[in-house]
Amino acid sequence: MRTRGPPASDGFSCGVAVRRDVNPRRLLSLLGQLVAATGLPYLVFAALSLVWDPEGSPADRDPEARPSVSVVLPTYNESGIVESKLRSICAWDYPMDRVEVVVVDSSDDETPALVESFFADRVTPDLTLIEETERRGLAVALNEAYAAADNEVVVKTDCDSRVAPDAVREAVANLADPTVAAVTGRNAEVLGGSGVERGYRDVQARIQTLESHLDSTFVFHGPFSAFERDAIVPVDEDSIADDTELALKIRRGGDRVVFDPAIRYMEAAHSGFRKRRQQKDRRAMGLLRLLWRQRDALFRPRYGLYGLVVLPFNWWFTVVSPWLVAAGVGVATLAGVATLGPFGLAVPAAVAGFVAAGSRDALGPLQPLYSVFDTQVSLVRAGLKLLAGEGDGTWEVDDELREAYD
Ligand SMILES: Nc1nc2c(ncn2[C@@H]2O[C@H](COP(=O)(O)OP(=O)(O)OP(=O)(O)O)[C@@H](O)[C@H]2O)c(=O)[nH]1
Ligand SMILES: [Mg+2]
Repeated sequence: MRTRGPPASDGFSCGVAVRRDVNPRRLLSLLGQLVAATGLPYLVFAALSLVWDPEGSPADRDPEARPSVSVVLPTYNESGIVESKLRSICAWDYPMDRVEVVVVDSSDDETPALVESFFADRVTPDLTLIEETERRGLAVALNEAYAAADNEVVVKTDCDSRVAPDAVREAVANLADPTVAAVTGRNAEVLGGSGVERGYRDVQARIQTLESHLDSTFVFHGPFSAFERDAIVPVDEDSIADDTELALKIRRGGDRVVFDPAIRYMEAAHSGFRKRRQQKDRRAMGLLRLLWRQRDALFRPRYGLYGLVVLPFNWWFTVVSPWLVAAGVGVATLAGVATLGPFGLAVPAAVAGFVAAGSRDALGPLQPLYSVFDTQVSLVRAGLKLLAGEGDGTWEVDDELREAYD
């Protein structure tokens, strides 16, 4: 009797079928398409930078503006660095009689006692200390602090960061523009000297300048972000991208939210691959979840070029491109093995070498490329972690990074 369809397979014929399916030419063509799809937005960005290279902030700045300012400082077990942070705030080049410091603390160490004794003999700035009875995450703490802030402008700064003395003056100059309600700044110095972080921050600063001149920028930075108090709205209680979320919500409310490279801050970062994952994976989770939750703003003309260009670009960079990169590495490995046999394993070996050299800041002119790759790695991992249910809004602070502030 004749039967139709493929013959019954044994282990050997199955292996032959798989090898026939893995057609090297098709794999190479797929790889080409993946590389093109991944690289195209970067090329568009590079071309745009070449023909239109805006600089600085797009805001109509008023350098003489001196509104009253509330500095919101969230702290969780920062006893090692909180006093030096407060000293640096008091040394800002801004009239301290126009400033109040709002510390919101969830510590179980002596941080709040140190804050109180720091302010005990000071006339200015004013202190408002909110002591939480239990730790419920940074977003909950910040919502409380923003509600308690009394002044016209609210500056949010992380304890583990240093802000340039003129940063507040630069920030309020931007906020004097009636169309701008939030502004963030530039990581001007990476404490600890991480070249991976430096490379990423430089690429990011170019992107954020372009975005701001188009309309508004997406990412807001924990070490320094400033908001008009009246524009502030609560962030989600489990947020792990609180500054960016607040800026996005303000933009959705109708005001511009911009990046000004004249606002400078310093923050510590690692270069090592494993050490970076702790900080970067969490931040990546925050951005991914935020983009997903706010997806209804995407391609909405009512949000101008923010909805039509800035958010789609950030969706592509944050949500889509990391998986294209991962697929590219996988397909390149398969194509290598299909054409060169075991020698095709040179592809993952080359990737491993790229990571090993990049995480030691040893790639010279290729270092910025590695910095972007490193971010994409975190975004893939973050997507998987979110799917696994991680990201409750609390985390352990990185003690090693805090040593940079001693
Ligand atoms: N009040 C309060 N502050 C918090 C909480 N979690 C973190 N913070 C503070 O929020 C700021 C940012 O926290 P970080 O741990 O530095 O977050 P990050 O900068 O993303 O990560 P690393 O610097 O890598 O640790 C710091 O000033 C912390 O002390 C919290 O649950 N409650
Ligand atoms: Mg930090």
